[in-house]
Amino acid sequence: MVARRQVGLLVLAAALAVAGAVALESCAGRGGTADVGAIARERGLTDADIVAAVKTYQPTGRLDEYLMFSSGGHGGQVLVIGIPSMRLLKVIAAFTPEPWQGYATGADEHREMMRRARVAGHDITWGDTHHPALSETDADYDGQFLFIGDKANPRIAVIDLRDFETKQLVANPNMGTDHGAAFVTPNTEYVIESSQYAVPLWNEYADVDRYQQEYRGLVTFWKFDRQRGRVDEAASFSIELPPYWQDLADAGKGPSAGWAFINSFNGEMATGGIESRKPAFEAGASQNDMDYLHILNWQKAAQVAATPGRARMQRGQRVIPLRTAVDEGLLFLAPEPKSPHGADVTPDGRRIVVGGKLDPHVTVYAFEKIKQATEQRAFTGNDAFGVPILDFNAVIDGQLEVGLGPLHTQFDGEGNAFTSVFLDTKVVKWSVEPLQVLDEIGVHYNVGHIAVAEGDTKSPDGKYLVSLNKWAIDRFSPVGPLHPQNFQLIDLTGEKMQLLYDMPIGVGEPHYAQIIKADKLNPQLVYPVGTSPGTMAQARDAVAGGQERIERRGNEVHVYMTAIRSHFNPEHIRVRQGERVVIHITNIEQAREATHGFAIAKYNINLSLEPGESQTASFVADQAGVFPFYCTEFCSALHLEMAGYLLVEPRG
Ligand code: K7E
Ligand code: CUA
Repeated sequence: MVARRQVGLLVLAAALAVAGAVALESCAGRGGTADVGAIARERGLTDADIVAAVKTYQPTGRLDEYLMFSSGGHGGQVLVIGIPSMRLLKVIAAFTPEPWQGYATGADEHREMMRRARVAGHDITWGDTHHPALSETDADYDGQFLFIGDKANPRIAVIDLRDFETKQLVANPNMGTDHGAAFVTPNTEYVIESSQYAVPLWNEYADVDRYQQEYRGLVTFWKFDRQRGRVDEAASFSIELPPYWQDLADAGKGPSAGWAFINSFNGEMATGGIESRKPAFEAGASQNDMDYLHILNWQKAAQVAATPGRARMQRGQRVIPLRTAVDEGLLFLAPEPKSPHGADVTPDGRRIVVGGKLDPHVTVYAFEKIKQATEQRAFTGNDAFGVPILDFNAVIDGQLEVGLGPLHTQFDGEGNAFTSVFLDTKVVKWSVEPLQVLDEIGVHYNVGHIAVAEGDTKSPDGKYLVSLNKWAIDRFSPVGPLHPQNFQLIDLTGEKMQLLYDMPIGVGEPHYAQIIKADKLNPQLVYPVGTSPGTMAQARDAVAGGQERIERRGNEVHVYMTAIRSHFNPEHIRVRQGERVVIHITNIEQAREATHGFAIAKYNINLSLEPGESQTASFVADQAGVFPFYCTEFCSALHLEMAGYLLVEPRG
């Protein structure tokens, strides 16, 4: 306490020195003062508050040290937040249309991307994002790509960090929902997606009465083509899993590279209750003391999948059947207590930490012991599907009691782990070797994931931890029955964890986030003129200044248009009712931030054209009339004049 007070006083002294120790009397006279101590007293701030403020405040123009990529939950987007300032820098549209960035609100490219990601014949216009994963090179974030899973539908989005835009949505044809997504292997060879709620795999339909026979879990290894910046669906493969409800996943690294670990709950294979008079899921899926950690050799599985006759094609995807996975030694189970949630591999790749929601311990598995047991075939038996089960006591390093409801674990670079504890609403710091609790801090309120700076790499920075809490309850001014979520920034540099900042999240419920050193990112600030962001290459229909024109081809009217401050060229588009209008529009600016929008009234179209960008929007002019189009970005003093008319002549 004394130490903290002294720090506070030191900071105060420093702040006063910066302010030149001049209490601006003229200011003070009008109600303002530059006397930091007086302001703090007036506002009732403690020394700790002042320290927290000084540790997070970024003067205007100063950039953040880290960027956090956070899931936007069932808002379907990705949030980009600066650390330590906790300023929201960007919302990256992923699964949900986002008009202000022209995402899926008119561009043909997005329409095609969304069309390919249709699920079960439905257009899906939202997503439930859970786990973002930065691309890795040698188990370290490389700042090139970001992947995120959509639990609901189940899909993966691929975001290119050259322009922070979504380039691909990949739908999984063989899952009901996912949850262990997205996680990457140490060189981003594969993006991992594992299922949550089991569904029939080999047949389209089977009643829940046939749960054990027909329902299955699944893990998909999406092959990532780094050169193209796309998932290669044809080169990807899946492994059939037992119908436990698979949960969080992580990829091994270092000594455990080539392996993946997936939690599960509902080892009971409960099928639900209420009208069936069987126990409801919450009870039925919580009866056993142990569930199963799935241990997968993906490196070997990739070879098996490539061997003719080993995988079966199911709905266009190569699936290794469970039987084959067992025979080839691709899949093992280790018991884990009890309804686990997080599975997290330590930075050195030697251990896997599992938090059991209904068990007050974290369980630490030793990969060396797992490997030995699989090689010596030291199994205690098989599950109902023939999958070998390892001896719990033979493969763990130990267990540590951390509190009620441990969920997710992160690491720093000094051998410490941090676990979120849901029911106790706290974060516990502990050392991996020896297993020992070091510190804990209360959070507000329901903590889910936590994220540490560079926390999933082989060399985490530590330094900052963000606690991603659900339901802020009383931390912010009430805004109706639905509370914002609360991101709490916690300082890890001292012996005791210290709360620095509360950030309300007024959109979807965040799940996981990753924090990367800002200087690893190097986004471009303008596109070369005529670039299609989809391919990052010259658009086929890009228009150079002076090449603007309107061409008629049968029933189609092609408009080759440019945008530059502060006009479109052409400003009049004349078509006949029923004609197809294809507008190819290029922002020919090369100045940073010279973005133009392109909205057409009553046709549900809004594009965002960043400097140099070229896009195409096509539609049938089915409504006769006069439709203004205009720029939706306030791009210049004469921005309101950046407009034109679409004239649709009635059919005669
Ligand atoms: Cu714990 Cu989907 Cu990772 Cu939510 S999950 S918190
Ligand atoms: Cu261009 Cu406003």
